Parts: sequence; C-alpha cells; structure tokens
Amino acid sequence: MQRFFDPAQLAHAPRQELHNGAFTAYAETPARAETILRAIGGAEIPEDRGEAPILAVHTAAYVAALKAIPALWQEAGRPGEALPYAFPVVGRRPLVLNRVDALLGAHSFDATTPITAETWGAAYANAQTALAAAQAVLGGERAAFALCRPPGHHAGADYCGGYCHLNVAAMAAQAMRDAGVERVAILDIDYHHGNGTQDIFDARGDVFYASIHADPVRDYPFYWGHADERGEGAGAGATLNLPLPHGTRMAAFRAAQACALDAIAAFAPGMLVVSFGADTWEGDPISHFALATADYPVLAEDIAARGWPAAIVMEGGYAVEALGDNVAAFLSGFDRGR
Ligand code: SP5
Ligand code: ZN
Repeated sequence: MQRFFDPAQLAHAPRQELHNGAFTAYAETPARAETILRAIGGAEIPEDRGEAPILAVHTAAYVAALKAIPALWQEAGRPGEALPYAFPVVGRRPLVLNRVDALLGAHSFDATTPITAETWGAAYANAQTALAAAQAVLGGERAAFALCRPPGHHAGADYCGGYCHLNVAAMAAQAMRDAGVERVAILDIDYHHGNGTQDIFDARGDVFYASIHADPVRDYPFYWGHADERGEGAGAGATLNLPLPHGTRMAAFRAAQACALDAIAAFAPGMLVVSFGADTWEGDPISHFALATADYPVLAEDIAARGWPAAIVMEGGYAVEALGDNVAAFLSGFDRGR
C-alpha cells in the first residue's frame, strides 16, 4: 500500500512533559517516526494541499495561536517550550486574551503538550501526510498509510493535548466528505480515547466515530470516552465508545473491534479512517493493555476484510524498540485482508 511521510514532521521535538506532578522525558519523540519509517521501508513525501483542509476541522483562532505562541513565549522572557498552567474551565466567558499564558490555556486541555518554534511547521507537514493518504484512497487505492507524528486524535477543533496539535484523522475524514463521500467512519484503536476526534464530529451524523480504549475512569483523557457518550443532536448514535480494562489481551480486544466494525457496517460508510495506535502493545511504557506483535496483522485483516477503502493514520505507541515491527505487522495484515 502507499505510504506517506514528510521529514519536516521530525522538527517538533519537545524535551519534557508534565507527568504526575513533575517533568519527565517527552514520550512522543521523533525517533518513533524514524523507527517506523525503517520498518516499512520508506515512504513518499506528500504533496502540499495548503491550509484549507486544516481549517476545515480547526478554528482560525486556534491555528493562529499555534503559529503565534512560540514568539509570544519568547517575548514574555521564557526559556524553553511553551506550556499552559491556567485553564478557562467550564463557565468562563470566551474572552479573547493575548497574554501568552491565557492564549495557551484557552487552546489546551492539558499541560503535557508543549508548543515550540518548530511545532507549527511539523504539524503542517503532518497534516499534509494524512491528506495524501486520504487522497490516495479517494483516487482508487484500497488502503494507504499516513506515518503521522505527532499524533492527532486528542486535538479538538480549537485545542491541543495528549501530544497532539492538529487532528490528522479528522482532516482525512473531512477530506473524504468534501470529495463527495456521503458517510465516513473513523475506527480509533489507539490505547487512549480520541477525545478530539469525538468532539469534532460529536454533533454530526455524516461521520461515525468508534473507539476502543482504556477505560477513562482510570486512564487519560478521563473526561471523554465513557460508554454512555453516543453523540449529540444530528450525531446522536454516530459515536460508539468501547472502554476496556487494564490487562486487556487479544481475545477481548478483537471482540470489541468486531463490535465496532458491526456498528460501522450498520452505518454503511463509503470510506474508513483508521486511527492506529500501537500503545496497546504489551510492552508500551505508558499504557496497560497486552496485545502481542502477532496480534496486529489479525486485527488489521479483520478490518480490511470488511472492504471499506481505508486511510490508516498513525497515532500513539511509545515502545520505540518495538514500534516499527508493530506498525509493519499491522500494515502487512491489512494488505492480506483485502
Ligand atoms: C496519542 C497518544 O497516545 N497520546 C497519549 C497521551 C497520554 N498522556 C497521558 C499519559 C502521559 C504519560 N507520560 C509518561 C512520560 C514518560 N516520560
Ligand atoms: Zn494513545
């Protein structure tokens, strides 16, 4: 299958993240993409499709903030990477404030996702990578892989979080809609719930969002991904959340995925976007499921067997030593299941 990646995605390389009350080494490293690239034997550089497809899922104010924040941070005399520390919680007026800390808090839902001078350029290239995979599928390919990094599914229309700045899966899905595909489904099998993707399509009936993830009662992102979240308004019934417990192995994960695929089949999409995270792997340093490398081809084959043309977008996976093998395993299964 066609694979896309732009080396410009490597430039975003924060050093640290706030975790459990202290700074630790940033888990979402450029080395993640490099190891995947090696394992899949390279990738094509995507065409530049401009900012319009980014602005189709993100607000102009948010995109402007991502671009402006590094300079504002520096002007405020701060060293290092921009991070928020104050947030306008529910009930605050939507004030437009230019103080860098107010701007950061208004466009972030956590303090784990730094914004550096390199962030916008890398995020922009990342978006083009996802759009190229969507375009390949729209052009008639049965499947295409976007080696996205940074990941995207925690980013909402106007906020970053969870190592994500631009929601690349949402952009791929929206690009399919804009090309005339009437119904698009997103299957999110990252270990974490894709709160940003859910938020973007929550009130829409034309994009189905199904996610299998660690139960947010104990795992990040906590406030989204509970089983009773089924979509709102025109989107009522077009969201499906299947939270699973720590220690989940292949049998339970595969059964949950079959349930998600059945729900997607009932929705009858013309195309599929897969948000694929390999942080479900048994050795992942920040996660608590127990899938084996040999499970990924089977999961991928189950998805491919349903027959929907699919853009596969990379999300999480932090065991760098195994990440390339896990992704290559998933893609090989997808090729087999067609
Ligand atoms: C896309 C994705 O998988 N995002 C995951 C974000 C999870 N953030 C909460 C857990 C942070 C754990 N950080 C550990 C740092 C070790 N140095
Ligand atoms: Zn994840």
